[in-house]
Amino acid sequence: MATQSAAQSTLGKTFEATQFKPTPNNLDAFFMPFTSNKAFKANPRLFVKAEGMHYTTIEGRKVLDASAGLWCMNCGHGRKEISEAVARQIQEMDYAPPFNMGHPASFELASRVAALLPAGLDHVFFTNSGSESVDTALKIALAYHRAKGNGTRQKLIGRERGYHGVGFGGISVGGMVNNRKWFGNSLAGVDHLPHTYNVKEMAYSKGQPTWGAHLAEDLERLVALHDASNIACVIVEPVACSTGVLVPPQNYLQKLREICTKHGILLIFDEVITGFGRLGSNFATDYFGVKPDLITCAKGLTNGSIPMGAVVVTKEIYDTFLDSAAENAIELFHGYTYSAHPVACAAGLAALDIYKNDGLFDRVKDLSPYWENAIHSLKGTRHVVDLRNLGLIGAVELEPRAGKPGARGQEAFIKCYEAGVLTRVTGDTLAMSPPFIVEKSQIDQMVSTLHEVLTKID
Ligand code: PXG
Repeated sequence: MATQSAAQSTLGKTFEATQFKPTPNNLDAFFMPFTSNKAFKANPRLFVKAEGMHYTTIEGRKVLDASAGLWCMNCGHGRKEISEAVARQIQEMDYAPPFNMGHPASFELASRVAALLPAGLDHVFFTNSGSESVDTALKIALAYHRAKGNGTRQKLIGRERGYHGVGFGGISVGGMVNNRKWFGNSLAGVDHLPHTYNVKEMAYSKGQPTWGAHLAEDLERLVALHDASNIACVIVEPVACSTGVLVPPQNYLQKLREICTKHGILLIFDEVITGFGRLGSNFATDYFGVKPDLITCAKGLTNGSIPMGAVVVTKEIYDTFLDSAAENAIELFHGYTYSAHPVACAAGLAALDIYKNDGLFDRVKDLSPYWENAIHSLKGTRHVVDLRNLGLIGAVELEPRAGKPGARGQEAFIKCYEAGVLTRVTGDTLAMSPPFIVEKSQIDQMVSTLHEVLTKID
């Protein structure tokens, strides 16, 4: 008890980073997401400040952010343009109901997001996260077919090793066993394409692997099995990031698009990570030259500063909803208290201004070759079995320790953090996705830190 009240009184003050001593008592209440609570609370890692490319830890140590937070801080940290826009908005109008009422920034942001996308992908529904965007997109796909008189189209097709957030829709179409096995049967009527990774065929590919386009043809097998008249949509990440950066084989996405079109199946690109410049283009749809029917996004929309997501749909989908509803009736029975929250919209508009004014997507494009070489310079480093990259995304795959999958990856992640570089770990893969303001010297630091750590650990 004594420690708890000491901690509380410390928290009441504006504390110097070094004065605050974390104890089991004051770390206990927070049930942490996707974290070993036990391991973290025994050895906490707390950030207290973020500026540009760096976090500052509670001990006052600087850590280079090689993961853009969790793939979201594309413009870097501490952008005054965003914090000032947020402060202005919350003072001017803190909230407005999005059902039956509106506010100007939501319409402006929707137009600005649509303007970043290819013609025809031009109507934007706002959510508060990537998970909500995914569940929203799946619901729109189902309701769209029903509105068209094709209500039997109810099956949702995802992909093995896909990550689509943590809602019941997202985990159902997703393909990560730990995210699914604890939670019952999830949604019925879901099937999966095979994932696109094959280490024998693809190891050390620079950018897109040349092998694997044929894997898209598995969709024909699912059509033969279920019949197209029962399939609503296919959802994939253009680059599957969370399961270790699986870059799509050349022509794979084109093939998927062709098969979806042939059978009247909606194609959803989950661009929660690839949206807003990560590949050096506005969205992955531009990068790959493949146009889906719906796009989900979040993260970079507000530079991670205020939670917000969005689903972009084609004019055809939007018009179908509007044309099929009775006069003055609600067209889509879906929405959130915080859809198009004014403060999030202000953050979004400010982030889009930064992307444009600072030419950040072009910067990604210009840096990509340097990034690719830097990542692949790790070839031959101890424990490394594969290296993958696209845009400003990189992955270093390690050989797992015998009988202990994930242990080497986790140790490498912690050692990198202790050596001043924040990466992201999934299993035995370390992923990096720095803010777009990253300097070449900082890319060098990321790679040399990884090299040093991998050379030292078992
Ligand atoms: N779809 C995709 C493609 C994602 O990457 C989500 C949906 C869910 O978004 P929210 O905002 O509900 O978390 C994501 C999120 C990681 C990591 O390190 C990736 C995500 C989130 C946290 C960690 O791989 N992606």
